[in-house]
Amino acid sequence: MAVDPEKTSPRSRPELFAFHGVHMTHFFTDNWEKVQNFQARPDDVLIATYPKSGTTWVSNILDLLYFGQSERQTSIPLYTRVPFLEVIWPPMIGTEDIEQLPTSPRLIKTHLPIQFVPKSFWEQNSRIVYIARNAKDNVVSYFHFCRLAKSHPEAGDWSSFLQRFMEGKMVFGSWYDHVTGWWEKRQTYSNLHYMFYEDLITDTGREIDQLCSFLGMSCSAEEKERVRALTQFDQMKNDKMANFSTIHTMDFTISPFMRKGKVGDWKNHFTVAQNEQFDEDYRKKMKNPKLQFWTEV
Ligand code: PPS
Repeated sequence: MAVDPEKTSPRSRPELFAFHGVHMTHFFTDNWEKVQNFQARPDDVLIATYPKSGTTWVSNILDLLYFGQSERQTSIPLYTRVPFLEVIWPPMIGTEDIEQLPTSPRLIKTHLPIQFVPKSFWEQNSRIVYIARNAKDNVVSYFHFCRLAKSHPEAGDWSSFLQRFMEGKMVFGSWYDHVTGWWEKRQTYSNLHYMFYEDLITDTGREIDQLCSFLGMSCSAEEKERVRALTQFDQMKNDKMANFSTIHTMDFTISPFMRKGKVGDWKNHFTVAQNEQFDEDYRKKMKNPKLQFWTEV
């Protein structure tokens, strides 16, 4: 497997730039032609999210559901078991890492907004699991991640970060467009399972059940319970193969990747004024009454 993030070390933070109308950094656009021409397979499972919405959690759940608890889980980092399609950070090159996967089905991670997804996924009718998280917790999680991850532009201070989030000036663009674009696709593409981080928190077992039926898997109750227990926050936080601690470009002295894993932490960050401004702006942007999020559980 080509992935060896131990050797990756960006000297400076990358710049954010507008790319086909979406803010990105070169780590996710330098391999664009290969990403767009990527050949999906009918049995591929794409795990799609706006960053910080529960990608790692669901990747671990699916990996365990498909491949069980084996040496893979204890010896191969999750980011290698579930490669990141659009990333190019040599020697980590998503398209190549996917080609080298020995497993079937292939589990693939992406943060691409709907319009950037390689067309072969639609042509092959591959299964897609999309996880959305409420905007307030999402922006808080993204803020802390940008502080710790040198692969992203500097976070700056909290209030300017929040402002940029509302303007869509984040890597992978606007949260509002991302969750809405994928939601609308779900109306016409039946192999898309749209789920919410908040539901996973409130009833992980029920969400695993729904994932199994969507994926056409017949897992026993014991198996599902084992997967639920193995993917609990504290379990994953202490799992070196799942908590990104093997990637030294993330500075865990600033914040851990597995930070809090809760719904409602935004209340510890938003001031009353910021919350009012955010809500007002949110109402203008989120017009679809069917797409609703819980900001507390
Ligand atoms: S990334 O970098 O976009 O792939 O990040 P992603 O995995 O999507 O999101 C990271 C946030 O998910 C939380 N997380 C979990 N919460 C509950 N249970 C489990 N098992 C779990 N695993 C990851 C993680 O802590 C990040 O959220 P915050 O709010 O920052 O804690």
